[in-house]
Amino acid sequence: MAKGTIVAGCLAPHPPHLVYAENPEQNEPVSEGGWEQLRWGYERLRESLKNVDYDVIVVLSPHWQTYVGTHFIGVEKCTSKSVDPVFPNLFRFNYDLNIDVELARAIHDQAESEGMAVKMMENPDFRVDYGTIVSCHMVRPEWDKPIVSISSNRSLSYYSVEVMQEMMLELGRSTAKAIEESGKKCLLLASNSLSHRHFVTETNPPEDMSKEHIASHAMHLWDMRMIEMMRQGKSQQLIDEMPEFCEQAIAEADGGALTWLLSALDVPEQPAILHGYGTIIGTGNAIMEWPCHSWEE
Ligand code: 2X7
Ligand code: FE2
Repeated sequence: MAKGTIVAGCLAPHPPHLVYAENPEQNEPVSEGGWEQLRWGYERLRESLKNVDYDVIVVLSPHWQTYVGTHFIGVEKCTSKSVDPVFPNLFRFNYDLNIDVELARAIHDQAESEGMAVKMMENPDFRVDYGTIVSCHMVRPEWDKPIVSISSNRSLSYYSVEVMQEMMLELGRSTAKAIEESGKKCLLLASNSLSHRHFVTETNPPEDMSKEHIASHAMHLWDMRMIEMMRQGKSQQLIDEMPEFCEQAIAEADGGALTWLLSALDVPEQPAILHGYGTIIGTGNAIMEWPCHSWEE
C-alpha cells in the first residue's frame, strides 16, 4: 500500500456569519450577504484545491471542547441540526455528514500509544459543533467527502497554554503518522480565528458592513504578525510565540488547532498562501493554505 499523505493544510476560520452570508439551503436564516472579503478568500481556497485529489477532511475545532482528553467522533453518520448557541439568529444548519471512523480510530490509537488521553465518541445522538461544520462547509460545500472530527482538549484550563501547545504538537505528530500508515490522502483544517476580541452588541442587520472592523489596533498588529510568519514559513517562530499571542490577542488558536496543524505538517518552512483576511464582529480571520501536494520530496 502506498503511504498516505497530507495533500494540504488550511487555516479555515469558522464564524457562523460566513455560512449565514452564503445562504446555503441547509441554513434556515436568510441574509443579504456580507463579509465578502472572507467569502471571496474561501472562493480562492476552493479554486486552489479544485484539482487536488483527496479522500478525507480532518478537522480540529475549538468549539468541541473536551476536558478529559482529546475525543474523536466514532459514529459513521451524523445527521441533525447544529445551532450556534451565541448566534441562533444566524446559524441553524441541517447537516448530514459521513465520518471516516477508521482513520479517526487510527489517529486515536496512535495518540494513545504516545501516552495521550484520548476517547472515541460513540453517542449516536451527538450534535456536531458549528466550528467543524462551518469550516468544512466553506472549504467543501458539496459535503461529498467523509471527515474526521477532533475535539479541542482544553488542557489549558487545568494546566497552561504551554502544556496545551505541547499536547497539540504530539497530537499533530500522531495525526501525521496515522495518516501515513492509512494510505489515505487527507486535507487538514485548523478551524479557528486569529485575534478573538469581539464586540458585544450586534448590528441590525448583522450583515451591515459599515460597522465591521477589527476590535483594536493591537489586535490588528498581532494578526498581521502571525500572517507574515505563516507567509514566510516561520512556523517554529509562530509556535514559540503562540502562548503570548493567545494571551494578548485572546486568540482562538488557544484551542490548539493551529499548533496541531503546523505539527502535522512537520513545522513547515515553506510559505503558506494567504487567500483572504477579514474581521467578523471585530475578530481577525485569515484563510491560509499550505499546499504540501506541490512541495518537492
Ligand atoms: O466562533 C466564532 C468566532 N470564532 C469568531 C467570531 C464570531 C463568532 O463565532
Ligand atoms: Fe470560534
